Amino acid sequence: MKIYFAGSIRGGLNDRKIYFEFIDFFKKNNHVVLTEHIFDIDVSLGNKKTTSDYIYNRDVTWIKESDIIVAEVTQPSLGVGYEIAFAESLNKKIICLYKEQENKRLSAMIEGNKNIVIIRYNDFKEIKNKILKKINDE
Ligand code: 6K6
Repeated sequence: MKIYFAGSIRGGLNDRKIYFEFIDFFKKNNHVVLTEHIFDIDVSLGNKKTTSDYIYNRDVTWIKESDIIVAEVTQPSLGVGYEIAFAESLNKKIICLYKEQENKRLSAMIEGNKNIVIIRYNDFKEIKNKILKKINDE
Protein backbone atom coordinates (compact mmCIF):
# COMPACT_ATOMS: atom_id res chain seq x y z
CA MET A 1 0.00 0.00 0.00
CA LYS A 2 1.06 3.59 -0.58
CA ILE A 3 0.65 5.29 2.78
CA TYR A 4 0.47 9.04 3.32
CA PHE A 5 1.62 9.34 6.92
CA ALA A 6 0.60 12.66 8.49
CA GLY A 7 1.71 14.20 11.76
CA SER A 8 2.09 17.62 13.29
CA ILE A 9 4.97 19.82 12.08
CA ARG A 10 4.23 23.52 12.67
CA GLY A 11 1.60 22.42 15.20
CA GLY A 12 4.56 21.13 17.28
CA LEU A 13 7.12 18.41 16.82
CA ASN A 14 6.93 16.85 20.32
CA ASP A 15 5.87 13.45 18.95
CA ARG A 16 8.45 13.25 16.17
CA LYS A 17 10.08 10.12 17.65
CA ILE A 18 6.76 8.27 17.59
CA TYR A 19 6.25 9.31 13.94
CA PHE A 20 9.61 7.72 13.05
CA GLU A 21 8.61 4.51 14.86
CA PHE A 22 5.38 4.29 12.86
CA ILE A 23 7.12 5.09 9.56
CA ASP A 24 9.82 2.44 10.17
CA PHE A 25 7.19 -0.07 11.12
CA PHE A 26 5.18 0.47 7.91
CA LYS A 27 8.31 0.24 5.76
CA LYS A 28 9.39 -2.99 7.48
CA ASN A 29 5.99 -4.42 6.62
CA ASN A 30 6.50 -3.65 2.93
CA HIS A 31 4.39 -0.54 2.66
CA VAL A 32 5.57 2.57 0.82
CA VAL A 33 5.48 5.72 2.97
CA LEU A 34 5.26 8.75 0.68
CA THR A 35 6.04 11.16 3.52
CA GLU A 36 8.93 9.16 4.97
CA HIS A 37 11.37 12.11 5.09
CA ILE A 38 9.16 15.05 6.01
CA PHE A 39 9.82 14.81 9.77
CA ASP A 40 13.55 14.57 9.28
CA ILE A 41 14.90 17.94 10.38
CA ASP A 42 18.18 17.58 8.46
CA VAL A 43 16.70 16.45 5.16
CA SER A 44 13.50 18.42 5.15
CA LEU A 45 12.96 21.01 7.85
CA GLY A 46 16.48 22.36 7.47
CA ASN A 47 15.83 23.18 3.82
CA LYS A 48 14.97 26.87 4.11
CA LYS A 49 14.41 27.22 0.37
CA THR A 50 11.31 25.03 0.51
CA THR A 51 8.28 27.31 0.49
CA SER A 52 4.81 26.66 1.90
CA ASP A 53 3.54 26.82 -1.68
CA TYR A 54 5.87 23.97 -2.69
CA ILE A 55 5.01 21.90 0.38
CA TYR A 56 1.25 22.32 -0.12
CA ASN A 57 1.33 21.33 -3.79
CA ARG A 58 3.59 18.34 -3.25
CA ASP A 59 1.59 17.04 -0.28
CA VAL A 60 -1.75 17.40 -2.08
CA THR A 61 -0.31 15.43 -5.01
CA TRP A 62 0.91 12.71 -2.62
CA ILE A 63 -2.50 12.46 -0.94
CA LYS A 64 -4.13 11.97 -4.36
CA GLU A 65 -1.56 9.28 -5.16
CA SER A 66 -1.90 7.43 -1.85
CA ASP A 67 -4.07 4.39 -1.08
CA ILE A 68 -4.55 5.33 2.54
CA ILE A 69 -3.82 8.15 4.94
CA VAL A 70 -2.56 7.27 8.40
CA ALA A 71 -2.53 10.33 10.66
CA GLU A 72 -0.99 10.52 14.11
CA VAL A 73 -3.36 13.05 15.69
CA THR A 74 -2.22 13.27 19.31
CA GLN A 75 -0.56 16.67 18.79
CA PRO A 76 -3.26 18.91 17.26
CA SER A 77 -2.23 20.35 13.88
CA LEU A 78 -4.11 22.51 11.37
CA GLY A 79 -2.22 20.89 8.51
CA VAL A 80 -3.10 17.34 9.61
CA GLY A 81 -6.77 18.29 10.06
CA TYR A 82 -6.77 19.75 6.55
CA GLU A 83 -5.12 16.63 5.10
CA ILE A 84 -7.69 14.35 6.74
CA ALA A 85 -10.60 16.38 5.35
CA PHE A 86 -8.99 16.51 1.90
CA ALA A 87 -8.41 12.73 1.91
CA GLU A 88 -12.03 12.21 2.97
CA SER A 89 -13.23 14.32 0.02
CA LEU A 90 -11.35 11.89 -2.25
CA ASN A 91 -12.91 8.86 -0.51
CA LYS A 92 -9.53 7.69 0.75
CA LYS A 93 -9.32 5.27 3.62
CA ILE A 94 -8.30 7.13 6.80
CA ILE A 95 -6.80 5.80 10.01
CA CYS A 96 -6.09 8.12 12.95
CA LEU A 97 -3.76 7.10 15.75
CA TYR A 98 -4.30 8.79 19.10
CA LYS A 99 -2.19 8.40 22.21
CA GLU A 100 -4.37 8.64 25.32
CA GLN A 101 -3.55 11.60 27.57
CA GLU A 102 -4.96 12.78 30.87
CA ASN A 103 -7.36 15.75 30.73
CA LYS A 104 -7.33 15.87 26.93
CA ARG A 105 -9.77 14.65 24.32
CA LEU A 106 -9.53 14.06 20.63
CA SER A 107 -11.31 16.69 18.51
CA ALA A 108 -15.00 15.87 18.00
CA MET A 109 -14.47 16.54 14.27
CA ILE A 110 -12.26 13.43 14.17
CA GLU A 111 -13.86 11.37 16.94
CA GLY A 112 -17.36 11.92 15.55
CA ASN A 113 -16.54 11.09 11.92
CA LYS A 114 -17.73 7.62 10.89
CA ASN A 115 -15.45 7.64 7.83
CA ILE A 116 -12.40 7.56 10.07
CA VAL A 117 -11.00 4.49 11.82
CA ILE A 118 -9.58 5.64 15.16
CA ILE A 119 -7.00 3.54 16.97
CA ARG A 120 -6.20 4.66 20.51
CA TYR A 121 -3.02 3.56 22.21
CA ASN A 122 -0.78 3.93 25.21
CA ASP A 123 2.17 2.06 23.81
CA PHE A 124 2.84 1.74 20.08
CA LYS A 125 3.72 -1.98 20.45
CA GLU A 126 0.24 -2.91 21.64
CA ILE A 127 -1.44 -1.68 18.43
CA LYS A 128 1.03 -2.96 15.80
CA ASN A 129 -1.10 -5.88 14.64
CA LYS A 130 -4.31 -3.89 14.79
CA ILE A 131 -2.90 -1.17 12.51
CA LEU A 132 -1.67 -3.68 9.94
CA LYS A 133 -5.02 -5.40 9.94
CA LYS A 134 -6.90 -2.11 9.46
CA ILE A 135 -4.58 -1.06 6.63
CA ASN A 136 -5.29 -4.29 4.79
CA ASP A 137 -9.05 -4.35 5.54
CA GLU A 138 -11.23 -3.53 2.57
C1 6K6 B 1 9.66 19.63 3.64
C2 6K6 B 1 10.51 19.75 2.60
C3 6K6 B 1 11.18 20.81 2.81
O1 6K6 B 1 10.72 21.41 3.97
C4 6K6 B 1 9.81 20.67 4.48
C5 6K6 B 1 9.17 20.94 5.76
N1 6K6 B 1 7.77 21.07 5.84
C6 6K6 B 1 6.85 20.19 5.43
N2 6K6 B 1 7.16 19.21 4.60
C7 6K6 B 1 6.22 18.33 4.21
N3 6K6 B 1 4.95 18.31 4.64
C8 6K6 B 1 4.61 19.26 5.50
C9 6K6 B 1 5.52 20.25 5.91
N4 6K6 B 1 4.89 21.07 6.75
C10 6K6 B 1 3.64 20.58 6.86
N5 6K6 B 1 3.46 19.49 6.12
C11 6K6 B 1 2.26 18.64 6.02
O2 6K6 B 1 1.30 19.16 6.88
C12 6K6 B 1 2.60 17.24 6.48
O3 6K6 B 1 2.06 16.30 5.60
C13 6K6 B 1 1.98 17.09 7.86
O4 6K6 B 1 1.15 15.93 7.94
C14 6K6 B 1 1.13 18.34 8.05
C15 6K6 B 1 1.58 19.12 9.28
O5 6K6 B 1 0.87 20.32 9.35
P1 6K6 B 1 1.32 21.50 10.37
O6 6K6 B 1 0.19 22.48 10.28
O7 6K6 B 1 1.42 20.88 11.75
O8 6K6 B 1 2.64 21.99 9.89
